[in-house]
Amino acid sequence: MTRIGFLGLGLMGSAMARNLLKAGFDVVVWNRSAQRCQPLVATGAKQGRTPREVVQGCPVTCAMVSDPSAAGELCFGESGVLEAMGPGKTYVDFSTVDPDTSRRIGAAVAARGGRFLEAPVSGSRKPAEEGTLVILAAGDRGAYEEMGVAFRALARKTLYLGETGRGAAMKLAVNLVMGEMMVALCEGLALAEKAGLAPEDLLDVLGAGALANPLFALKGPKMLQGNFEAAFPLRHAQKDLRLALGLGDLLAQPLPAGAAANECFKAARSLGAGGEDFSAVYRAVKAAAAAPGPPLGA
Ligand code: NA7
Repeated sequence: MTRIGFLGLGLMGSAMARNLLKAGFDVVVWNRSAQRCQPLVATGAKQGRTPREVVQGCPVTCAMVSDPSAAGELCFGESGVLEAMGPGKTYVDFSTVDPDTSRRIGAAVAARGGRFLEAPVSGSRKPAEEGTLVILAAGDRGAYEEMGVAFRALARKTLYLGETGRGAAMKLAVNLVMGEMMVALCEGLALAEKAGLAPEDLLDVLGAGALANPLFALKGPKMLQGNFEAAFPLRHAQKDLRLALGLGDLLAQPLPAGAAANECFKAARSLGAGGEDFSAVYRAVKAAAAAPGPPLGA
């Protein structure tokens, strides 16, 4: 049984570590708030005391934490990954970060003689639970090949995109599109409602034509019911837009629709929706629409 470390047991990490356990891996877990390890330990995982201890005991260690600062702290911090990194060790970071953060981590791991693979995932809580994520890997090619069995326990599709940073860039491009699509749906629903139409009818029409897509089909009805239980927390969606816009800045790529979508997500966070599903951006779009406007036809 291959031993594999897993650092970060949030919404995504817990589900992924559980799938590795189910696939027969000997999993050693660690989470900053230690109590989150309990459900995994109850189903057979071992628990490490620090990231360093996990890396010491495992040839392969995976991480899934919230953002660039968390990924950096995990790697470079006290009792962090780097302290135990060395030849024969592989570090796989599933977190969504910017390409620069990923390259910094990759270079530090390689400087210690270890192998680094960035592997952000497309898909939220349900695909993580069902092992049907899409993995966007980049970095050490040998490490990628050797992760095949583990990746098959986590994902329905895996891509190898080349050198470190390209997986992160792909993930940010994907989530840029997703954030923009979500705001587009919210605006359509808000406009339909303000125009006296049933927003359910708009979903029906969208679903019947060329604009039909699984995102609208899955999220639309829940949004109209006010069900914003987090599958992909809104604060992470806004973080991804911020990182995508940062990448656009660096590359001088104008992203006006992304910038507008980011403002909507920021407004939703300011309404306290950061921990809700990213579809709760609807609340911010509707709050703006709730401002008294001129009567129809004026
Ligand atoms: P969650 O459910 O918000 O979980 C975030 C995890 O990151 C959780 O385990 C946190 O530990 C951990 N975290 C946050 N900051 C740190 C620091 N500084 N050091 C160590 N660990 C930290 O996120 P998801 O699982 O939904 O998403 C994870 C990633 O996938 C993210 O990049 C998304 O954009 C996609 P805690 O339990 O708070 O102690």
